[in-house]
Parts: sequence; C-alpha cells; structure tokens
Amino acid sequence: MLGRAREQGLLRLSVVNFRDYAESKHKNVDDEPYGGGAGMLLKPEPIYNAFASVLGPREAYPGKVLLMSPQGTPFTQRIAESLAKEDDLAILCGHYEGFDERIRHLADMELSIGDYVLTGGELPAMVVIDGVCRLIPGVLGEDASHQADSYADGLLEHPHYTRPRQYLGMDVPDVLLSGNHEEIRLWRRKESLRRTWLRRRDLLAGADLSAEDMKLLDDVKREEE
Ligand code: 4HQ
Repeated sequence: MLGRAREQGLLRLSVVNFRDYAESKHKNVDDEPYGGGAGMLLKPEPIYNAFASVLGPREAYPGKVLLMSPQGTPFTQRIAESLAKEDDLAILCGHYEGFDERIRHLADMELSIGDYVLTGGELPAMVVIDGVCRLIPGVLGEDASHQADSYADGLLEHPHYTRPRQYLGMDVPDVLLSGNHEEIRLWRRKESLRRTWLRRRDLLAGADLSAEDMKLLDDVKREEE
C-alpha cells in the first residue's frame, strides 16, 4: 500500500543512514557510557549532523521529530491520527542498545510501540510509518475502510464472514444473511461490545458509548456471566 502511495505521489519517504555523518575516520556511531557499565550508547554527533545536513536547522524544521523508545508515550490510533495531519515527520531510530541523553533534545515526541524491548528502533519506526501513512487520504483507496477499524471508535471489531456460508461445520450467523440492515447493525455493534468486554475491558472506559450501546453491553454482561 505504501509503495503505491509513493508512486502516486501521496507520500514521500526517505531513509538516512546516520553512519554517513559520523565524525571520526572510523565512522563509529556508538561509544562506552560515562560512569561505566555494560553496553554501548549511540553518540549524539552523527544524529545531529545527519539532521542538520538533510533537514537544515532544527529550529526551522516545520514538522514533528519523533524518537522511538520503550520509554516513550504509547503509540495509539489517536496519535496516528494527529501525526497524519502533519506535512512533515522525521523519525530518529537506530540499531543500538541505548542512546546518549542529549539525542532526546532533538525530538518533539518520544514514542513507544509497546512494553517490550527490541534490538533497534527500525521496526518501531516502520510501525509508526505504516500506522500514520494509511490515514493519508487516498492511500487506502476510496472507501474510508479504516473508519470501521478496531480502535477507530475505541472498540474492537465485530466478527466478519465471507463465503462459503458453511465451512468445516462452522456457519455464518443467520442475521448476516437476513438482509435486515438494522438488525445487522445492532448485531455488529453488540458483538463489537462483546469482544471488547471479553478481551479488552480496559478499552470500555475510554470508549464513548451511546444509550443504545449501554443497553447492548448490559445484555452482553448478562449473557457472559
Ligand atoms: N527500541 N518502542 C531499543 C524499542 C522500542 C519500543 C527502540 C529498542 C530504542 C534503544 N522503540 N532502542 N518498544 O524496543 O519503540
């Protein structure tokens, strides 16, 4: 999807290798921590030099600068939506165990993709790129299919079915074949609430639920007791 978006001119994406901006003749981008301890740290100069060479003075950069780190703000659909409104984004990341604290000063926002530790920030950066770019108008195609996604309204998605009607003894729910659009809407909303209640009860606190939702959720709770 992102490859097509680039071809269509909906998106410009480039990767900069900060090793090319290392100062020493050995092109080293990491060094030992002051105070001792295991592991190496990413040095600030290659990142600062790369930024200035490619994007110009930091204070003149018009977009948001992101830094990938498990210590960051959790990356959510809400954050993806706000980043998708920006014309320019820069993401700082690398393959390293940690970075010099002064690298943080380049960033507007530190983002985490989850509570686990990876070997580098490249995959987290790609996750953010994917989550943000699919929200750019035209990238997913004409239908606004992301509107119905999990999290778009704070709830998990209802179950989906396609042909065949029967498979390995598993039937498509009758209501989906009924042609009754109001009944289908209610069933989907209820199953969306059921999934969220069973799998991610924490999300219900932040979802804005209508009076109808509250009634459906009551039914779900009674059925799941
Ligand atoms: N890393 N969310 C370690 C991550 C990470 C995450 C990036 C690996 C930072 C120092 N980034 N480096 N989780 O695990 O964003």
